Amino acid sequence: MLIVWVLGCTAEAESGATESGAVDTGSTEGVDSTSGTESGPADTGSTGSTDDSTPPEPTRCPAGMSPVPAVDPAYCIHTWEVTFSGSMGDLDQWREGAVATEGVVASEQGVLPSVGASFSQAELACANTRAVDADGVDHGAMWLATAAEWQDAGDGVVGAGGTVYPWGDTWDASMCVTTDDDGIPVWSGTQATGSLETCRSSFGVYDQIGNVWEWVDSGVAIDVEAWFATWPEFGREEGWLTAVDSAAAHRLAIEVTGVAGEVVWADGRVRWASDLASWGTRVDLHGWAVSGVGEPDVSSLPVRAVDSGEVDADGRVLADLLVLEELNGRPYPDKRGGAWYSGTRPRLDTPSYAHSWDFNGTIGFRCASAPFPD
Ligand SMILES: [Ca+2]
Repeated sequence: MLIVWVLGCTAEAESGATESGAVDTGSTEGVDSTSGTESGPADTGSTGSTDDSTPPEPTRCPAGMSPVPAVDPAYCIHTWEVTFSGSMGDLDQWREGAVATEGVVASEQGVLPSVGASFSQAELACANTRAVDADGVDHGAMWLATAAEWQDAGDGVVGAGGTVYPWGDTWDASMCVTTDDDGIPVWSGTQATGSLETCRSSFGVYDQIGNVWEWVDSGVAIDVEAWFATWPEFGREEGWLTAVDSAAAHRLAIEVTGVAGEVVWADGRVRWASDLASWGTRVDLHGWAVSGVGEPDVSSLPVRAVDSGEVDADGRVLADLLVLEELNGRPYPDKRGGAWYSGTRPRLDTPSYAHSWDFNGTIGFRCASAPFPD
């Protein structure tokens, strides 16, 4: 009886998504009782075998995760954008003395994914979540999926190669919960996980393109010394970012999401004149020092813009820039895949480094795990 029930549930969830685009129950009971047994074995191994004479192999992945590749997996990854529960603590989990994230994650079809976790909270929430098998044996902690793991789960090939989108190489705005071809929203909001069967990779992973953006670990470590080696015209004085002269200062840009500003030279120091009116209060802001005008990338310097208490002639807050050397070795945050409201024709292989590690917008994530022993 137990086996029949499990297989029936699997078939119900999948057939509901296929037919309606939204997870629904109740209308497929008759289908379940006849088709569940047949489709079950192929589902549990996640691929391949449809030979009824072959018994299903025990899954190598925790509940809510898909094996990548499907046979002899190198890793497991959450099948759907996750939901998290529990206290998530401070947005900046890397800051000394931060209130720690105690939240854990789950992944299931037919629920609204969680958003609003910062990159560093997402890292901790994954690390707090254990890979437990069907017998209750704990096989260790999960981790935030790396860019390589995330991309391979979507493109269908472990390592180099694979498709541009989960469904193939040609953009089609109807496949996932995305904007239209020109980046204009067409959905009214975030959709339940797995609501479009077409938005599924060959490894069985849903919604990597569209619905909500997803944090991934870029796999590239922040290296403060390398930044200063590349830009010798800048230095540090008691931790504050300095420059040899005013001309050097103006080669920098400071990128903090949602805050406009410009780098200025004042009192022999690099400062950031920012318009904080929209924030309502003066706070220490995390961001990146970018060499030249441009977007943050994996060679940007992590800084904290600290209100100096001074205001320039235009009424802008003058912030000093604290170099965050303690972030050495931490990964650059990367977000992928676009969302229902933004991203124009998002590809699996296109990173975005725009946000700092403590930014919490409408971004979700998924975790990875080692497969259970064979
Ligand atoms: Ca997504």
